[in-house]
Amino acid sequence: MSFVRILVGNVKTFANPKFIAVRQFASASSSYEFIKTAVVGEKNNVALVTLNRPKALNALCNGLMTELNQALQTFDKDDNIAAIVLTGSEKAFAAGADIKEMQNNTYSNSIRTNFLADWTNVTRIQKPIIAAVNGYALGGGCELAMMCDIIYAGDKAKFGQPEIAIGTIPGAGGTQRLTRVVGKSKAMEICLTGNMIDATEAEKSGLVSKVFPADQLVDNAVKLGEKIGTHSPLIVQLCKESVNTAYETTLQEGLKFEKRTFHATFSTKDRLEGMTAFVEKRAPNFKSE
Ligand code: DAK
Repeated sequence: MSFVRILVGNVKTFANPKFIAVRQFASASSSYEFIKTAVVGEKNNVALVTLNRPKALNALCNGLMTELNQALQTFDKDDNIAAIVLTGSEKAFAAGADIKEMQNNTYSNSIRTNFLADWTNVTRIQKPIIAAVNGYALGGGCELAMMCDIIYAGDKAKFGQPEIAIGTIPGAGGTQRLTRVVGKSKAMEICLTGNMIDATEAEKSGLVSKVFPADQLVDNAVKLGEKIGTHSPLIVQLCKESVNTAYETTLQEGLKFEKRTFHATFSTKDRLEGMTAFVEKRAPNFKSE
């Protein structure tokens, strides 16, 4: 059924409203200049953040990154939110960091200001973030998608690290996260040529977990967020942390961390509830305790 339910605030246009139940617009969200935010899904428990700088193909200027970090942190603290979907437009998820802002930057200024350091904040969000990528995800756009936990792509999506063509190299994970995901040969090819790969190739190489027709992408990303939202938020958080550990340590250390985290779930009420519900053949009622 197609419906839009508004409980608080004004609707701004975003994505395809087919599936969407809108719970609220935080007062801060209405003052955002470069992004739009909404709370969507049948249970109003998925945050939808839409990059909204269409004339610049969502180039990730400082203002946009500040707003994005603010919105992500706000949703991360909101107990009603189970997952966050991050998307752009059909033409561009994001065409990279803002080249016009970077053009006259200098080395000394980069050092002094720790240039673009706040990008890493995205990786400190504890809730799952699903990138729903339509169109271009280039340079910092591709890197931003890779900072998310799951990437879904529209069938016209294009991924690339074209920094080499403008005299620099990727600076937010393009040589590191991409290499861990797609392997050395493909990462080298992407970074050294600046060529783009399409959604099919991105899926084949593991960069993207699923591809959808462009107009169904956001709906499917929200459905994924809703599915994650049926589980204990506490355990989801631990699980995200454990998968991320695989990227940051050795296999032995990672396995140790996973085992200890698994043991730790036995100190939670949600673990007992989950297993009891299974045995009693009923749905679990998780309390995040
Ligand atoms: N920055 C600024 N403006 C951009 C932009 C960008 N990255 N990409 C596109 N635009 C602007 C264009 O300048 C144009 O603006 P006007 O001229 O109309 O004012 C408008 O968007 C439309 O673009 P085009 O006219 O070029 O559109 P086309 O369809 O012809 O081409 C394109 C689309 C995506 C192929 C093309 O725009 C393009 O090649 N864009 C640049 C892609 C790129 O090189 N991206 C990498 C940028 S470097 C770090 C964090 C992040 C980064 C580094 C470090 N740390 C944490 C340390 C990231 C670096 C980068 O991303």
